Amino acid sequence: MSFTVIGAPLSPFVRKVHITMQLKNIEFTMEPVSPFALPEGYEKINPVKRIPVLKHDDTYICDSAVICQYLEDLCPEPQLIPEAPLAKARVAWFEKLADTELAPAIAATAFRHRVIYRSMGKPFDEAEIDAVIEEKAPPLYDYFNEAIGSGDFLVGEQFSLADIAVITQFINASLGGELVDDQRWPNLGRYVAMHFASETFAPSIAGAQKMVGKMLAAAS
Ligand SMILES: N[C@@H](CCC(=O)N[C@@H](CS)C(=O)NCC(=O)O)C(=O)O
Repeated sequence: MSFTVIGAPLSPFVRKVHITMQLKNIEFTMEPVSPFALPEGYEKINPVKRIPVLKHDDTYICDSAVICQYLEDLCPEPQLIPEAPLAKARVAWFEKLADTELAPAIAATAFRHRVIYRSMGKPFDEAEIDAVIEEKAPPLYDYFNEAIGSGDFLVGEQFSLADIAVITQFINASLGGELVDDQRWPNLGRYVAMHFASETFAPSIAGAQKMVGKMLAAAS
C-alpha cells in the first residue's frame, strides 16, 4: 500500500492531510506541485485543478475533506471523526466552514497575498485584503468563539478533524501576519494558541515559518 500526497507543503489543505496522516501513522511520500504552475495534464487527475490529491497505489482521490474521510475509513485509529451522528455532523460542519468560508476569509487573503504573491513579486492591494478580512472574519470568529467556550475542542471533549481543518487555516493566516485578537475573541485566541503550541501542530508551524522566511528573503 503506497501513499503519495500531491500538492504544495504550505497549502492549508495539504497540511490538513499531512497532519491527519501523521496522527494515523500513515507513511507517505510528497510530490510537490504548485497550484500556480500545475504540471501538464493535471486536469486528468483533478478536473478543478486544485491541491491536494492523494494517490493511493494507482488511484487518485481529490479534495482534502474526501481524502481525510477516506483515511479515517481506512485507518480508524486515532478516531478523528466521531461515529455518533450529531457529533459527526458537527465535525463535518466545522470542516466545511473552515474549507469554504474561513479559507477565503483569512488564508487566501493574508497568506496568499502577503506571502505567495510577495514572494513571486506579484503586486497586490493591501487595503483590499484588509477589507475582505475585516468583512468576512469577525462573524466566523464570533461563531467559533461561542462554540469553543471554555473547552479545548470544537466538538465535545475530543480532538477531531474539525480542529485540524480550522487550525490549519489559522496557521496560514498567521504566516501571513493575521492573528486572532484575543481581547475580542478570548476563547478562540486561547484555543488557537494552545493548538499552535501542541505537538500535533508546532513542528508543522516551525517548518512552514522557516520555508516562508526563505521565500520572502529570496524575494527581497
Ligand atoms: N476544497 C478543496 C480546496 C483546495 C484548494 O483550494 N487548494 C488551493 C491551494 S491552497 C488550490 O489548489 N488553489 C488553486 C485554484 O483554486 O485554482 C480541498 O479541500 O482540497
